[in-house]
Order: sequence, then structure tokens, then C-alpha cells
Amino acid sequence: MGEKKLNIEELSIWDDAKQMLRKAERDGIETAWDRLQQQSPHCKFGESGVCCRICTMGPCRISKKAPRGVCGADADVIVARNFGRFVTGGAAGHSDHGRDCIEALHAVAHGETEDYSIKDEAKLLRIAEEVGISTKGREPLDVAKDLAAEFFENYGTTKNELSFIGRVPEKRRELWANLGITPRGMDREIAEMMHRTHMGCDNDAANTMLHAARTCLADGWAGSMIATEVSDILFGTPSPRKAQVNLGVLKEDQVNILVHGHNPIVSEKILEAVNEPEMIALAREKGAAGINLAGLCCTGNELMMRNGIPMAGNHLMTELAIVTGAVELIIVDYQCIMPSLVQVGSCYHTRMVTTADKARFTGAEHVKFQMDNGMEQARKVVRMAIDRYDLRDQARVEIPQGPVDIVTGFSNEAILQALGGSLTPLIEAIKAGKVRGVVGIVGCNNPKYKHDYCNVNLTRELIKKDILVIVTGCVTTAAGKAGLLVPEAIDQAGPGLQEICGALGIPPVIHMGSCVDNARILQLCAMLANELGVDISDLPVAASSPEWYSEKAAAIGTYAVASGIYTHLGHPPNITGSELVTNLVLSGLDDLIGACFVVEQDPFKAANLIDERIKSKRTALGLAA
Ligand code: XCC
Ligand code: SF4
Repeated sequence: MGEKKLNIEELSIWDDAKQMLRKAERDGIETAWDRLQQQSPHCKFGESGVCCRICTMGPCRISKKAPRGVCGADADVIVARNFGRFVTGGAAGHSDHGRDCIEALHAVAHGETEDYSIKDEAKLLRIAEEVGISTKGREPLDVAKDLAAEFFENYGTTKNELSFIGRVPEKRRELWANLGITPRGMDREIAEMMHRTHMGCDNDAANTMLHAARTCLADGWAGSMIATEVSDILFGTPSPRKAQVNLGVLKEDQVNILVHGHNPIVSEKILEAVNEPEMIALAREKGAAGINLAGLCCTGNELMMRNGIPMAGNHLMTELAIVTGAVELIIVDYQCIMPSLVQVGSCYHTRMVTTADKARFTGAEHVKFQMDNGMEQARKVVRMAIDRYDLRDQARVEIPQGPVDIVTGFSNEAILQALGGSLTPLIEAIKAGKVRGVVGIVGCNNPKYKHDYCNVNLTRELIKKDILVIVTGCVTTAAGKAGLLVPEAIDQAGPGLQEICGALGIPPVIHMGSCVDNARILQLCAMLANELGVDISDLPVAASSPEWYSEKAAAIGTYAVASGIYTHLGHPPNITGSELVTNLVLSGLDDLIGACFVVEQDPFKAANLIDERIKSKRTALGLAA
């Protein structure tokens, strides 16, 4: 390949990752880090967002010599259009996932499936009442029919209002209305963004950016929120429980199955199938001690939150999990699944199985999951995994040791319960300065960073400053591996947080779920704001995605900012080719919607910036900084 040899010590902060990177090198396996090197340096036009491929008069790229594309579009217009389409891809991902959840709810309600059911009836009824569906004296399944129909409306264009708009603080709703960015419906905002960014349509960068905000707001307050709430109804609302993280959760003497992707609709069925006595007996017949299920990325978060299933790793660990040589099968649905997993798997005995027609991978086996065959397909996949146990070459197996304990399962319902039924104790702790603020650290890994270095160090720095941290997505595994997701981690927190979390018996870093579950954080912020009678932008809260990579992460950041939450990113999106757009995002939005992005790669400096913001919000509320 002719590249420089990678310096493995510099690629990740984790021993399990480095051990597997050394094994990958020995086994001749190419990873994302190798390919990043092949792709570097990246194209400057693409990186700064000034490359336009929207029509065939182009492609055009903006430079000093050529400040406008063939049609006359300048850097501002091109950057805003690219950014608009970028976040719209993310919003589409979350909300299409949400739609799949509603389809499952609809199928259950209409008796079209025996494979799924309502696990949390109380939540079904509570959410139905919240969105205006009467529940008195009605059969739960009847209510579920109405709720599914109501949620489908969030995707259409007739109702033009989101089911959960009532959760948004009044001041925020007024602000959105004044700016013309009240989200109307998922599919509508997404389609309109594609329309606006066609050649010759929306040629005012600021106007395009406002619609980007609107599209992302539909994601946060509808697509993602519906995905979360319906998943709780179907699979149970998470409550605190123990689990373990890192590659040490794989078992040398068992059939190892990894679930990867996002939607619990597939992974929950696999979990049921691996626990069936016939399956365990079959595995034993093949000489395995049992069947071991572990998660990756967000579907791993979903299974961990609800069932305590261990997490093998986050985004950059997905290739390395296969490099252990101990994985019989990896089953995926959609999003964040590197196509390279097929190739890495084929270097061992690992079979990759896809389940969704919208996410197929050449070289993987396709086992299509539908509402009415989930259980049957899950058994089929588990049998496939058991059959491959024989093919494992034990001489090539190397599993890093020492999984780390964590506590997971903090839904808002669980937090309220831990607080004794109301938010008052948390609000009192915030007022007293014992919990100075709350920050959600969310999102991904990106091989451009030393793996998890920023995720972990930012988390550590914030809890030292008595700031309660909430984690979701791939940051969860980072915080977990660092030993921060257990109550004992209060030793690393400031005195105030130590006192409060100690009294409640909770960790100073709280795991709230997958990436769609960032909607839980939105809801928590809204509840705090409503309780205090202020806007979300008045709260001493912030968000951060230090090592983000995906369109979805950018959509989350954008809905956080548009909801009034100051949001830190480790690196900017591809917008720096437009001064106008960059200034809007980094400061102009603050005047417009009371929050903006801040970009800082160094986690220690980022912690200070977030701390300064929290101080200023506390002072404005009349609280000691
Ligand atoms: Fe994907 Fe959700 Fe990012 Fe992880 S955190 S790399 S988006 S799996 Ni969502
Ligand atoms: Fe070039 Fe304009 Fe076409 Fe973009 S839309 S490729 S800037 S001509």
C-alpha cells in the first residue's frame, strides 16, 4: 500500500482497541484508520463546503479565481445548500427509523403480528392522553390504533403540527413562530429542503439555514421523539440496571452474536431467540458453552438500556470486534454500519446478515425482517450463527480481557423516580449550585481523533466542575470504559455533584440511551424550563458532540441549538468556505434563537467554554455562578 506505518499508540486511548489494532496488522486486516490515511489529505473544496454537484452545468467549485458557479451561485448559497442537505440526511435517518417503530405499533394494534406486543401499557395510555387521545374505558389496543394513526400524521402534510409540540416551552414556540421555523411534519420539511436546494430555488443562505433548523426541529421533537416513545411502549421503558462494556464481553467458549445498527425491532427479537432453550441446546450440541449476545453502537444502547445486554464497543470498535476472531455472526439493520465489515468478516469466519431492504450490503446474507415474521427470522439467524461455531479457528482467537461494569437505564421516567417523583430536588440542587448545570455529551467516533480521547476527557472535566453529564450514542461506551457510569465514579466529581449523586445512589454520568434518545434530553430540558417558567435557552445546560462524524449527529446538534441549547462540536461541519454561514452558526444564531454552536477540538478548552456559558446562564437566572 506504500503508506506510513500507523502508530497504533496514537490511534486510541483503549487497550482493547490497541490490542486488536496490533492483531489486525498481524492478520493483514485493513481498518478505517488505514483508509483515512489513504484518503488524506482531504479535498479542500469539499472540506470547506464550496463544491457544488447539484446540477450538470457544474460541478462547480468556488475559489478566488472563480467566485461563482456557472448558474451564479456564490459560496454562501452553495455552503448553505450543502449543509441543508447534510442535516436533512440525518433527520431522514432518525425519522424513518421512527416510522418503522410506528409501523410496528400499528401492526400490533391491528392484530397483524404475534411477534410484537405492548410491553408498557401504562406508557401507551399516558402518551395517548398527552397527545389528545381519550383512553377512558377503552381497550389498550384500540388506543394503540389511534396513537399509531396520530403519529403517522407527523410525517404527512395535512395536520401540519407535531404531536409533541405541547412539550415545547411557550416562549420557544413563539420564537419559532416568529422566525417561521415551527416544524410542520417530518416528510414535509425533508421534501421541502430537497426542493429548496434544487438549482434556482432558495438562493438566500440565511433563509436556507433557517429551513435546516426547521427540518432538524421536526427530527428532534417528532422523528426521534416518536422513535423513543414508541420503542418504550413496545419494548418497555428503561429502568436502572447493571451491564458491562468493552471487547471483554465476548466469550471464548460461546457462540458470539453481535447486533449492530439502530432499531430495537430486530435486536429485541434476536435477544428472545438466543434465550430459547432449543437454541441453547443446539449450541451445546455443537460444543459451545452457550450463546452470547453483545451490542454495538445504538442498537447496543437500546438493548443495554432495557435488558442489560453487554456492549462490545462503539463506532470505531465495530471492525475491531470482528478482529477478535471470536464472532460467529453480526446482524445489522441500518445506519453507521461500515461496509468494510463484510470484508473484515470474510477474513475470519464471521457472517454478516442484513435485515432491512433499505440497507443491504454486497457480500452479506439478507434475512428480511417483517412485522409478521420477526421471531421466525430471528431463530433462523441464531441457527446460522450456531452453525458457524464449528468454522471458528480457535488459534486465531484473541479476546481482550476485563470488561468494565456500568449502570444504565436512565429514562426520564427512571430519573423522576430516582428523584422521588418530581424534578424539584434536581431544581433545588441546581439553584444551590451543587449541580451547576447539565450537559448532554452525545455522538460518535471519528478516526480523525485519537479514539475516545475527547469524549472521555470532556466528560471527566465537566463532572469535576459539578456539571451533571448525560451520555447517549457512542459516547456511552467511552464513558463506560472510563469507569464513569457507576455510582463509585462520584470520587471523580466535584463536591456538589458528589453530594447529590451520592445521596441518590446514581453515577455522575448518566446513560440515557441511543441517538434517537437524545429526544429524552430535549424532553428533560423542556420539563426543567416549564417548571421554572423560562425558555430552554435560559437554562444552565449545554450539549456536545466532541468526535462526531455523521449527518445524524449534525442534525442532532442543529435541533439542540434551535431548541435553545448551546452546542459544542469538536470540529466544524463543512461550512467554513462561507463566512456568512460560519458566522451565523457560531454567533448570529445566538441573537436569533438564544443558542449557537461552538467549535473546539481540545476537550479541556471545550470544558472551560461550556463552563463559562453555564456560569453566564446561572448569573442571568440570579444564581451564584
Ligand atoms: Fe452512529 Fe448511533 Fe454516531 Fe454512534 S453515535 S456513530 S451516529 S451509532 Ni449516534
Ligand atoms: Fe454549478 Fe450552480 Fe449547478 Fe451548483 S447549481 S453545479 S453552482 S451551476
